Amino acid sequence: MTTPSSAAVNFDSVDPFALADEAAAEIARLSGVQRHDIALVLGSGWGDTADRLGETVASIDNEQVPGFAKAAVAGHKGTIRSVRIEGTDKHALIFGTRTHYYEGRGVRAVVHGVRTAKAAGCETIVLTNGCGGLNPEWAPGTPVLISDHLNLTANSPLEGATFVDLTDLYSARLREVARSVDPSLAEGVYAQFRGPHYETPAEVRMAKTIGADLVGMSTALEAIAARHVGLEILGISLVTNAAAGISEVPLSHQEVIDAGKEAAGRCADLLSQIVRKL
Ligand code: 8IG
Repeated sequence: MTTPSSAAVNFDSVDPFALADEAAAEIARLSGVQRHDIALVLGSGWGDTADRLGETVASIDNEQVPGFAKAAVAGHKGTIRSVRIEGTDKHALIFGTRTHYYEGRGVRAVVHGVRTAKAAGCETIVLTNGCGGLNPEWAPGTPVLISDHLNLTANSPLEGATFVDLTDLYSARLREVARSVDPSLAEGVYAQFRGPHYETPAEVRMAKTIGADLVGMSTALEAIAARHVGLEILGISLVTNAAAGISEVPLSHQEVIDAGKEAAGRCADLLSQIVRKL
């Protein structure tokens, strides 16, 4: 018997790794693709990447796969797609949305996609997001490679005495590959806040003081879970807005969506070129 999909799953009462195995088996069954190579999680502004990457072999509604829920954020696609990467014989597993920590479904739900990617055979994961930028030179629409992170959630996806080394969490090798596509790509440290509110200007100053260049509400917990299962990680942020207090204008989710739409074509081109080289 398989675990029921969608909201029916209570992550507290299951083994999250067994659930990831079930999800991967269901993805293989529904897509006909037995093994995937590279996983992508598409955050705000990155949603068009799947269309540019190659032929879509299957598009599966999140609700059909154990442990996945429909998209909670406007502008995200609640599908899992299997795409044959153009010019290669590799298959990408593309998550069109993610579960955010602020949704309150727990950290196991937040990292379920990462664990499913591993169970589906992936060795590499590309984590993307839309975020606020602390460097005033990064106009909305600027993509930035993540070099390291600050996990400000006071939580971890790992349970018990699971001591995982996070040196070079965001692979220097994969950042080099990305820069071979676009040498002008900047890089920075990403701070994950809990959200769902944006930061106060004082919190943004704090983030800057402790070493952040980017502020967002995702990615860090996923990266920790990805390292734990041995995935090589590429992180890329799209700066969709200046962080609070960096520019005079207040933040709005509409601004984020508009900047994402504006940059979508360029981001999709950039990322699909990078993924072909991974
Ligand atoms: I898109 O300015 C996006 N996500 N925490 N702060 C935080 N998350 C974000 C922001 C931002 N912009």
